[in-house]
Amino acid sequence: MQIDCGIIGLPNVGKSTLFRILTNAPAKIANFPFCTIHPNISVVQIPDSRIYQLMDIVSSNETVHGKIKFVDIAGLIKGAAQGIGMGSKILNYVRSAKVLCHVVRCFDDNQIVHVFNDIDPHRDVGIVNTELILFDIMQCEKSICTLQKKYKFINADVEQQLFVLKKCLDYLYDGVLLRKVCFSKVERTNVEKFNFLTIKPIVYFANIDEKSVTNNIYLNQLIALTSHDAMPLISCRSMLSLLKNRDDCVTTIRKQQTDILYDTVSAIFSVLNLRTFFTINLHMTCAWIYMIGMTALEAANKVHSDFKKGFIRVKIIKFNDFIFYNGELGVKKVGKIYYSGKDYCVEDGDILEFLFKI
Ligand SMILES: Nc1nc2c(ncn2[C@@H]2O[C@H](COP(=O)(O)OP(=O)(O)OP(=O)(O)O)[C@@H](O)[C@H]2O)c(=O)[nH]1
Ligand SMILES: [Mg+2]
Repeated sequence: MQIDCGIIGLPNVGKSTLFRILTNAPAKIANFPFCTIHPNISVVQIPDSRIYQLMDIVSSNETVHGKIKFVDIAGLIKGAAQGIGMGSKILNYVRSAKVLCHVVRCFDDNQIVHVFNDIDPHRDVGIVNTELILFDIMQCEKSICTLQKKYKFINADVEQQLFVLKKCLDYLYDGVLLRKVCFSKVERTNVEKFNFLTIKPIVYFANIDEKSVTNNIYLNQLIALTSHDAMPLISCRSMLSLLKNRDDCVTTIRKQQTDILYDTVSAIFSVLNLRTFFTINLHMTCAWIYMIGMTALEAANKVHSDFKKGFIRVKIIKFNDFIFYNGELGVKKVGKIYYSGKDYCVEDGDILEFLFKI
């Protein structure tokens, strides 16, 4: 499973700088708004040290890590939903992301242009959110119209869709982001069909000044505003200058870079409710990303559809046991191999083997 993550925010706040730090991929960075027009895209491995610990014991020929795709999208401005500043194109990129990383400027620097001349995270976040809301309103109204035109005789299914769309519209008119709205299970299934922007989970990035991490008024504003959202802090500038001086101490820089990627991925896992299970054999050690609540049968299907078709049961070894007892033989000796049926709820770090008939 690959996670698609869109990096959004106002122009010139450090989105491409963050993209470069996270991916090591080239991206143009410059001190003027709309430096990025076409999105920068890069796929990176999800850092998970457990895969190396497993490799130490299993010595597979190959490792397969989870993957995350970062898309650095052009800056959003007021009027984007109406098409200003390539607005609709940008918002379509936002639509294809599963999760959003919203970069917010929290540093003072007279040399770096801000599109509104002063620093105000509250206003900046509000502007971006308003554009996302306006775009959702347009899509919601359009979908209601289409459904009403298409179905002259409205059946129960269409009625449910119309009901949930009207519910969304009421909240959006009130300026509420859809991810803050409580939906029943049925409503959520219906609402997910429309891939709204404001329902996407979000991770805020406070782009801070490295000197004012502890007493940064902008940061406090942002924390108050986004109290329930994950928020890694990053000083893009200091990281970037480190990256430029690669000769300094490559390992230290790499470590800092990996830490930022790690924090980012952890925040994304948290808002998307993701976890990892493993499969191991002599050929391959694989990390599989899944959503909390997944059953053994669903996990089997993820690995190979034949495993689902002929599913008999699943063999489970807990990651910590595998490491502590130095592999499967050790785990077996202490009786810590478990077997379960198709409804077993997979847990983070499970090492799974599917027993199936052909
Ligand atoms: N002082 C300071 N400057 C920064 C920081 N992060 C980025 N910058 C500078 O801000 C300017 C814009 O950075 P970019 O990464 O290009 O910003 P962006 O959001 O991608 O900009 P657009 O693509 O134009 O929307 C560059 O001159 C960066 O060096 C920071 O943490 N501190
Ligand atoms: Mg950029």
